[in-house]
Amino acid sequence: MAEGRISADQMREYLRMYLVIGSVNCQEYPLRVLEEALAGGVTLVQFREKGPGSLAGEARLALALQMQAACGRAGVPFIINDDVDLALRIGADGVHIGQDDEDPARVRARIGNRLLGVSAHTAEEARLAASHGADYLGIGPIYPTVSKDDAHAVQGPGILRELRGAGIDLPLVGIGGITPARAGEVIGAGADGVAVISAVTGRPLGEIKAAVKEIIGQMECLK
Ligand code: 3NM
Repeated sequence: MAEGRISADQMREYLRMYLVIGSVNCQEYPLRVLEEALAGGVTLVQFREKGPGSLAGEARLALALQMQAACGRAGVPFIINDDVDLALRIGADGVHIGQDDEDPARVRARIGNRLLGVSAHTAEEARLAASHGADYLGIGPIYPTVSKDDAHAVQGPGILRELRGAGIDLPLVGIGGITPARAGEVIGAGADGVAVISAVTGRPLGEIKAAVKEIIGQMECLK
């Protein structure tokens, strides 16, 4: 592949309305949840099949492939949480890793120019991730979340201002407890986009597209 790493500007556009999704987050039919969300205008999708009741083995692979195909039809990049082997096996567009996962420099070496997102909680973690080849940083939890058992302490939107003030200019996405009503505050504090699980996947089928549009609408009010 002759193409190089993604530009920061393109990365910022992808981060705008970032959906994190796994079967345990959805009340039913995860693929339909995803398809509705894509129709609402999601700009990046992370497959995060984790936690009690999550799929394993062939079922996990099959769902990843179906979701990848749906994203392909919508022209939206599809990345994998914390599983470089799966990402490489299916030719995903990238990987997102936490601080306790594989080392970012090693992941970068394995995935070439694919997207690499890293969760960071402090300016030091942010700088280190940037120097190890992260294309963007996930910052959270901004607000209390019910979707991640081992989440760090709630940081508040101030963490985004703090990181920007410390000179971190990498694309940033806020995550954790973000609702339509809070999306504007997250962007106002310095994030390029919002990453959500429950504000979208927790809604019943038929309301998901509108939920995505509502979040996008709240961010556009700021322009
Ligand atoms: N990572 P919801 S918070 C996957 O702080 C994840 O890094 C977080 O789900 C972090 O939008 C989180 O339902 C869960 O709060 C986000």
